[in-house]
Amino acid sequence: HYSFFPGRPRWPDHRRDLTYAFAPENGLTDEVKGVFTRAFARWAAVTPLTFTAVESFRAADIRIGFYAGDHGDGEPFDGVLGTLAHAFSPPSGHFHLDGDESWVVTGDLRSAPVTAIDLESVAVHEIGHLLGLGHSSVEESIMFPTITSRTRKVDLAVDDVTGIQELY
Ligand code: TQI
Ligand code: ZN
Ligand code: ZN
Repeated sequence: HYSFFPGRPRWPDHRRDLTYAFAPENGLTDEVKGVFTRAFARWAAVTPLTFTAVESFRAADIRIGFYAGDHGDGEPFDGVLGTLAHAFSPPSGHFHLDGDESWVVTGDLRSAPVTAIDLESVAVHEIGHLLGLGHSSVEESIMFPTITSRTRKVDLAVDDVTGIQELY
C-alpha cells in the first residue's frame, strides 16, 4: 500500500504546472534528458500536473543533477550501488542521482555491466518522491523500496496511481 511523507506535503493547488531543469555542468545529452521527459510523462498522465523542461536551472521547480560523493547537501553518495539517487519531498524539488553508477539509458539491459541500473526506472521512482509519495508495501509498485540491477520497472501500478490521485 502507498504512503505519504509525514505531514503529507504536496505541491499546492496553484503550482500544478511544474518546470524542471538539468544541472548545466552535467552537460547531459538529449538522449539522457529524454529519459526524464518520459518518466515525468508517466506521472502527468494520471494527475492534473504538467512538467515542462526549462533552461534556467536556478528558476526551475525541479532541479536534476548527477553528482558523485559529497555534493554539499549533507547526504553524500556512496559510489557504485548502495544509494542510487535521492529526491526530497515537496516543495523542495531537489533530484540528485549518483554520478558513480553505471546508468543505462538505452539498449539491452542484459548486455550491460552487472551493476548497471536502468535510469528511467529510478527516475519514475524518484519523481514519485518529488510529488509526495513515500514507499509502498506493494511489490509491483514503482514506490516499492527495492530495485534489482539490470531490471526495468517503469509502469505505474494501480497502487501508485491510487496514491498520487489521493494527493492531487
Ligand atoms: N534512494 C532512496 C530512495 O529513493 C532514498 C531514500 C531512502 C528515501 N529512504 C527514503 C527517499 C525514504 C524517500 C523516503 O528510496 S535509493 C530505489 C528502490 C533508491 C531506491 O538510491 O536507495 C529506487 C533509488 F525503490 F528501488 F529501492 C531508486 Cl527505485
Ligand atoms: Zn543530494
Ligand atoms: Zn524511494
